[in-house]
Amino acid sequence: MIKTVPVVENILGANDQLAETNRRLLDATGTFAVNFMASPGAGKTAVILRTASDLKDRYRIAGINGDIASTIDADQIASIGIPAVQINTGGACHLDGVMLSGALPKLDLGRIDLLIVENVGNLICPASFRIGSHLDVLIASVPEGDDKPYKYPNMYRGVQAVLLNKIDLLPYLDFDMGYFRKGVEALNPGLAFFPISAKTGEGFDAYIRWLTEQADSYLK
Ligand SMILES: Nc1nc2c(ncn2[C@@H]2O[C@H](COP(=O)(O)OP(=O)(O)O)[C@@H](O)[C@H]2O)c(=O)[nH]1
Ligand SMILES: [Mg+2]
Ligand SMILES: [Zn+2]
Repeated sequence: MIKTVPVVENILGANDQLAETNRRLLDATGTFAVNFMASPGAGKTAVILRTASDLKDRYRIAGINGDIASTIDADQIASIGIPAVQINTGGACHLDGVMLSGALPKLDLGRIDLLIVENVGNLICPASFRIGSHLDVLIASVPEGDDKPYKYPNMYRGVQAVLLNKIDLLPYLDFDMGYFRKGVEALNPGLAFFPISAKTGEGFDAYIRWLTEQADSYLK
């Protein structure tokens, strides 16, 4: 008889428990947490900076940034007056429940309404590791190409919205919007979808309205 060792299931099960603990802590302090996931360079930090600037008079905001190394992203968030914690994963290619549970106590959560988490740049495993966020958002970007929903389906299945960033570059690249949307729709029918440019601000009105609705219905 062959014995199987369910390693992956056990790791994910333990992670889910920690994610649940994180969620309870956030709920106890009334902090709405949004987890932004994307490939490296899709514009997570740029989108977060503009989001935080647009919303900083409405909510008390903090940021948590995940990267393998450096404090470049947290420094940028802090530079606009938002408290930020950098998680250095030291090699791990995603954030998980343990890492977030280590970062949360570094923030004064009782004074934070909106917590914006930037996951590690990766289109594969962040989808498998819940961290306890209330909202999970995928940022795709025009230069990555229109076929990514077909190639990285798991990332598109578990999220509540897709932002398509860098639409200012559409005139210069062959990006078939219909093909991209069809791929997303097949994986996650009816998913909220916002074409945006963090550079020009185009499309931010609709996306920010949606995000505000989500946060307000939680915070009310
Ligand atoms: N043209 C254009 N460039 C962008 C946009 N958003 C981000 N970028 C650029 O893309 C690069 C990566 O952005 P960054 O926010 O660091 O991506 P991250 O690695 O996902 O956090 C930087 O050079 C940004 O200036 C956009 O909407 N349009
Ligand atoms: Mg970044
Ligand atoms: Zn990973």
